Amino acid sequence: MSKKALIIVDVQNDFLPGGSLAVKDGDQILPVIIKLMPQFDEVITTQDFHPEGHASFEKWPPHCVAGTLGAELSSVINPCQVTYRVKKGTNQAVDAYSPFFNEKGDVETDLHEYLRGKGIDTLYVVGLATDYCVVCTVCDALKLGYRVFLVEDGVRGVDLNAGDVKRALDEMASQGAELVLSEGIR
Ligand code: VGL
Ligand code: ZN
Repeated sequence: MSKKALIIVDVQNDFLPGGSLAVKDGDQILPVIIKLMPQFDEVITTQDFHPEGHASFEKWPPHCVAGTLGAELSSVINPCQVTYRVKKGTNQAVDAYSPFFNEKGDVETDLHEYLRGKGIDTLYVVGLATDYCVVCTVCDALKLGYRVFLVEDGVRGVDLNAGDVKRALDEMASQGAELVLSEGIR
């Protein structure tokens, strides 16, 4: 029997409309997330959680600064339905798009350990942004041996360069992720 978890990637105020690094139409994934959460016994949230003056603010506008409202999860995410929370990008000098490995390849969180401890082998991934944190999370999870379903209507991307989202979806599929729509889940 496979054991599943829903991974909600960086659905934080700063990545939603009105936020400092808003993903276009990012709020369109919220109904999908609200619908999916009760379908899973394990619901994991990740949060980009940077100290002030973080290294990534050379590439991006300041966002998800620890302790600010922008770093908080969207208020539509019912905290009672979240079973585990992970913060990443907390190291001043090193960015972390994925909760499994930072951009240097080091492990900074205990997410993999947590999932293993629970016997979870299958991940359903939703969140922001498709072409940054989502693609990195999915590809790292595949490398770690998880079966990964990417919920296409549960993600939105930045598309800094035209085609980035499409390339991210292709990359995930080519690494072995299964692309599904939320309506087809359980
Ligand atoms: C992200 C840019 C910078 C993301 C995080 O969550 O996709 N993107 N930090
Ligand atoms: Zn960030």
